[in-house]
Amino acid sequence: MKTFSERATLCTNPTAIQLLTLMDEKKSNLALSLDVTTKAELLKIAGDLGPEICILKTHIDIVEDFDEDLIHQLQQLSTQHQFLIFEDRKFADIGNTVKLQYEKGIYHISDWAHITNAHTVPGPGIIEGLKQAGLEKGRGLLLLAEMSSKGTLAKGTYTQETLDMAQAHDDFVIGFITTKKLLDDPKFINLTPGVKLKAGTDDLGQQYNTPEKVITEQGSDVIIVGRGIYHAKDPITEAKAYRKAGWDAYLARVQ
Ligand code: BMP
Repeated sequence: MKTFSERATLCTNPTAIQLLTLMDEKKSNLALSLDVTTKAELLKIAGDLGPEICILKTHIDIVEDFDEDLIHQLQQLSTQHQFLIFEDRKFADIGNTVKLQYEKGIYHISDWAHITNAHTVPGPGIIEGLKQAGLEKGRGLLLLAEMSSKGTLAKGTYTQETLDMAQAHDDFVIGFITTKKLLDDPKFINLTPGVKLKAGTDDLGQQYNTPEKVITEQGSDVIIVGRGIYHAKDPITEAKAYRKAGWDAYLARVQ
């Protein structure tokens, strides 16, 4: 089993190389999903937990007082603490439209998000549209091959065709949102949401597995954790616990 930094040598996409390298350097495969709705909370928690994480995942359109200074400060934290920014935009339209959504509007996502993601329901044109805007900026795209939620339609041939689309665009597609490793190609990075230290569900269809199950047993690479951390009484201590659980599970797999 190859380590993250060994896998980095197989990639051409600069964001994939950066992520795989920094995970090994920082000894963290924890992505923080920071779904808070004010600029102050977002910056405070990102600053406090930055040292523990490899990725900060945002839903920028839920921030009520969004402004350009928020992006500027997130970029500073990303450099200071060495994490990448992943805007969980889940693009889902035709190529021409997603290209505009990625580059234009209020958020200009392609200017600051190292990573974004897309559903494959429109077909490969969605990847081509995003790639026209993102590749020259060195950005990376994740495809939603599976989802963590109950009753998801992302399964079977949909998932298989998503893997095929990724392989056809492996200069820009750097991996998957998935519950498990699906493809035997070490270039692709697998990120799994729906992770808590205790398995369970929420009341809106989210399903949680533990870091050990996801990383050691199911072969994923990165745990994406949201409420498990930022709803904890002491998010810093909790983030350290998730970081250790995720990293130990990775070591158990590669050793
Ligand atoms: P939480 O750990 O609080 O349940 O948050 C999970 C995060 O991951 C949310 O931001 C959600 O949008 C995202 N997510 C998910 O839960 N399941 C998926 O299949 C894909 C996601 O992006």
